[in-house]
Amino acid sequence: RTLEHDMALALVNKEFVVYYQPIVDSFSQEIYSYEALIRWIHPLKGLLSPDSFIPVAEKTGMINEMGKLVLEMACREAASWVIPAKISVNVSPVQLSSKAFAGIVLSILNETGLPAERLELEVTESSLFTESNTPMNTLNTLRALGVNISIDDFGTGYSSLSRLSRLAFDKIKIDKSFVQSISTQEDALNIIRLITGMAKSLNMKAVAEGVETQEQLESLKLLGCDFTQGYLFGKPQPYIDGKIRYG
Ligand code: G
Ligand code: G
Ligand code: NA
Ligand code: MN
Repeated sequence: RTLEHDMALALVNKEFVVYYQPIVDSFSQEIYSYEALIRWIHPLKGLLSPDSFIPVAEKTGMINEMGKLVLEMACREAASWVIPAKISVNVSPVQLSSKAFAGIVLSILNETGLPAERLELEVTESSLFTESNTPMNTLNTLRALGVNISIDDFGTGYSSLSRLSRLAFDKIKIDKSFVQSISTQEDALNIIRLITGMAKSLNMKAVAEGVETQEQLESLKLLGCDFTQGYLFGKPQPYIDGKIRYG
């Protein structure tokens, strides 16, 4: 048995589930969105985190089917929520390089009835680090229809600033490594200040990830970081009994 073999079965047997983590307004602390984070309930190994299987899914191309499944599950659940929070779904560079992706997103919005304005896609810097125009064209198309686009784990990759501004993302998610060094490394604080300032100049919102303490939250508010995500507000949790449990 290989992970690859198990994964093909898992797609058929529906062993994947989605956990949700709140993203809150840093100032009002109202819930703005939930990030959908895939988990694999493996029949022998138990709960597997995406870091242990996404790379294999990307290498084999199975990420396309898996990503579609996550989008479907997340949009269907979000469409049933009483509160109109957004749903933020991670998209692999492999998915974004497919010309079929925009159409897939649109048909899922249609099927589930989720308004485009409530969907947010999280893409990584590496998605745009390519010669192909497909990722940019796809994001522009979806954005024109009302879907929000966030750039994930910002500060860890190689974004070209010209591509960033041409695409005009809606949000920049500051990688948790900076947030977690905020009180111990002056550099981290300065980098966050730089990123939030850049976001503001480019008319984007800044989101801090991995916020675990009140002290970090206070620093981020002083730096003008619009949204916050992290264990301070809730861990990723499954959707159970018609209610999202978090905290
Ligand atoms: O909670 P956490 O272990 O979920 O996530 C680990 C990593 O896996 C993060 O980088 C996250 O962006 C990524 N990830 C989580 N869910 C998905 C998904 O549905 N698709 C993709 N491509 N990546 C995901
Ligand atoms: O790469 P991406 O940012 O999409 O994935 C977020 C990852 O960070 C997930 O694995 C998620 O479970 C994890 N995470 C979310 N909030 C926190 C936090 O407050 N602290 C830590 N250490 N990890 C977090
Ligand atoms: Na993400
Ligand atoms: Mn991230």
